[in-house]
Amino acid sequence: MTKLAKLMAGLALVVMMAACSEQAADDTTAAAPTETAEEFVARANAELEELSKEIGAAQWVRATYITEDTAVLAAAASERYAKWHSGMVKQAMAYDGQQLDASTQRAIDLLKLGTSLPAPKDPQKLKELTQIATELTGLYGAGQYCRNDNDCISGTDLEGLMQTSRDFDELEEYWTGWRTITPPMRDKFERYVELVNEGANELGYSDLGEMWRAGFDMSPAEFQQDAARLWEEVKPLYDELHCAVRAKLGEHYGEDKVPQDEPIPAHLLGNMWAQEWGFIYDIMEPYPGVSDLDVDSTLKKKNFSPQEMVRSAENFYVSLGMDRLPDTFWERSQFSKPRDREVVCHASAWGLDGGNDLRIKMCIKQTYDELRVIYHELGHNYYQAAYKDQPPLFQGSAHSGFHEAIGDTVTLSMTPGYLAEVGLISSAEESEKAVINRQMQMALDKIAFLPFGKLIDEWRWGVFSGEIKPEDYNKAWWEMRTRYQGIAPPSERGEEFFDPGAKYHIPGNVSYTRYFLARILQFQFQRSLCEIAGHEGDLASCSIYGSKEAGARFHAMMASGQSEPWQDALEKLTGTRHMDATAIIDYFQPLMAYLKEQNAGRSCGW
Ligand code: X8Z
Ligand code: ZN
Repeated sequence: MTKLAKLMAGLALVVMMAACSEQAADDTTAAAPTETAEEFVARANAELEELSKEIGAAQWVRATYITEDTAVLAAAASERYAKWHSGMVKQAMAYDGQQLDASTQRAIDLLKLGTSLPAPKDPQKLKELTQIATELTGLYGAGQYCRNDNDCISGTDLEGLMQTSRDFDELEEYWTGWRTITPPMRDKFERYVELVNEGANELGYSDLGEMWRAGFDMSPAEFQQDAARLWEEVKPLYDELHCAVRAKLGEHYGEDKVPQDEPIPAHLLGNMWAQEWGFIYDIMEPYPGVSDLDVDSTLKKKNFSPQEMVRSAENFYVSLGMDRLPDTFWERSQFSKPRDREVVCHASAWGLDGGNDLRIKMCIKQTYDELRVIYHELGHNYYQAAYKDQPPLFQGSAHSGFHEAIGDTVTLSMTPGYLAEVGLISSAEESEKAVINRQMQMALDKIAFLPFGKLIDEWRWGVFSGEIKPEDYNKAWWEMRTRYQGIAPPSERGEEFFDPGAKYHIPGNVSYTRYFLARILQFQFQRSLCEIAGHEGDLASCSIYGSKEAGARFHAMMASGQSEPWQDALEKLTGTRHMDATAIIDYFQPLMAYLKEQNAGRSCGW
C-alpha cells in the first residue's frame, strides 16, 4: 500500500494530501500535459508528502479524541485529500497510452489506486462521503452497550467479557448488546456504498470491490481466483478444528445448546466476532496441565506496564538488527485507554511524516494476547521505517497482506525457547504433548481466523457490486458466516440490525482480505527466514530471535516498499512468486494428526 493508502486504510480512515490541485478536481477533461510524466510524478510525490502531514495529524486527533469538533477537522482534511486525489488522477490521464519507464508507470498506477475511499468529484457528494466515513468510525469508536442510563459497557470491556465468561446467557447478552451500536450505521453505510461506488466508477472501476481487488499486481478477476485457491487449500485444516471445537463446546454447554450437526453458536467462541478462538483454550486444551505457557501470569506477577510490553516487542526487532524506535514514538503513542474521553481502541500503527513519526494507538491490557498484538503493530512500524526513503508513492507494502504479515511472522518466533530466554515463562522444555497443546493454542487463533478473514470482503464485494442489496445486508452476512465459518447467531438477526457494522473494519472502511493473505504469508515468510537463520528441525520450533541474517533479508524486502510488484518482493525472500499455503499446512501437521484421531467417529460439518 502507498503511504497514503496505509494511512487511510491502516488508520481506519482515509485520505491524505495536498491542497495544491483543488481546481483540477472540477475539470471534466484531461488537459494537455504541461509537464513530462516524470515531472508530474515528482510533483505528486512532493504534494503528497506535504498534504499527508496535515491529514495524518487530523486523523490522529480524531482517533484519539472523538468529539464533534474532531469530526469536523478530520472530515475537512479527508475532503481536501479526496479533492487533491481526484484532481491528480484526472491529470494523470494525460499520460495514458504513453510509453513510460516502469517506475513512472507504476507510480501513476499507484496514484490512481491511492485511496480506499474514492469520492465522487461532485463537491457536495465528496463532502457528504467524507462526513459519513468519519461518522461511521466515530459510531464504532464511541460505541457501548447500555442496560440503562447508568449502566453502560464499552466495546473494549465487552470484548474482554466475551473472552472470559463461560455463561451461555451472559455471553449472549454481551454479544447482542454490542450489536446495539449498529442500527444507526445502516442508512449511512448504504449511502456510503452509493458514493464510493460513484467515486470508483469515475476512476474507471465497476465498483469499489473491483478497485480494491485491483491493488494486487494482477487483474481483479485473477486475484479473486487466487484468494479462492488459497482458501480451498487451507479449508481442510479449518474443518478438522471446527469439528473438534464443536464437540468440546457440546460437552461444556450441553448438546441441546450446541447441537452436533449444526453451526456453532457464534457467542461461544471466546471472541466478540468469533474470528479468533484462542480464549476458549481452557475448553480445548488437549493435555491439561502438561505445558506451562502462561505468559499472562508472568505479565501480572511482574506487573508489566504497557510501555514495558511494547519494549519487549521492540527488543525483538532490535535483535534482528533493526533500529530502536525513536523517542517521539514513546512520547506520542497512545498505549492506554484514556479515562476522560472517547477514543478508537482498535489497535493501529501510524507512520506519520513520511515514516519519521511512528506511533501506535492501542488500549493495552496486561495479557499475552495483547502482547502479540503489540508485536503485530510494531511490524507495521518497522515496515514504515524500512520504506521511508522511498518516494511517497512507493511508501507502502508490497501488497496489503505483506503489511499485516510482518509482525505476525515475528509472533511465530515467540516459541517457548524465546519466551524463556526473555523471562516471560520459566522453562523452555517441550514434550510431545506440550507441542500439541501449543499448536492447539495457535490454531485456535491462526486457523480459526481463515474463513473469517476471507468472508469479510466477500460480503463487501457483493455489497459493492450490487449483488447483495441493502434489504439483504444482514441475511447475506449470516449466510456467509454460516457457509464459511459454520457458525450461527444466537438469535434471529433480521434486517433491523446491521451486524457487519459491529466489526471495526466495516465502518472503518478497511479492506480485510489483507488479513487472510497475511495468515498464509506469515508461515511462508517464516519458513524462509528460518532457513536463512540456519534453523534445524521443524518449523514450529524455530525462532529467528537474534538472527541478524534473517533480519537483514526481512528488512531488505520491507525497504523496497511498493516500488516493485509484490511477486518480486516475495521472490527475493522466499524464491517463489506465488503465495503458498504449504508452509501453514506443514506447520500444523502434528496438530492435524491429533485432531483427525479425536474426530474419528464424529460426524463433522454443518
Ligand atoms: O485489525 C487488526 C490489527 C490492526 S491492523 C489489530 N487485525 C485484524 C482484526 O483485529 O480484525 C489483526 C488480526 C485481524
Ligand atoms: Zn495490522
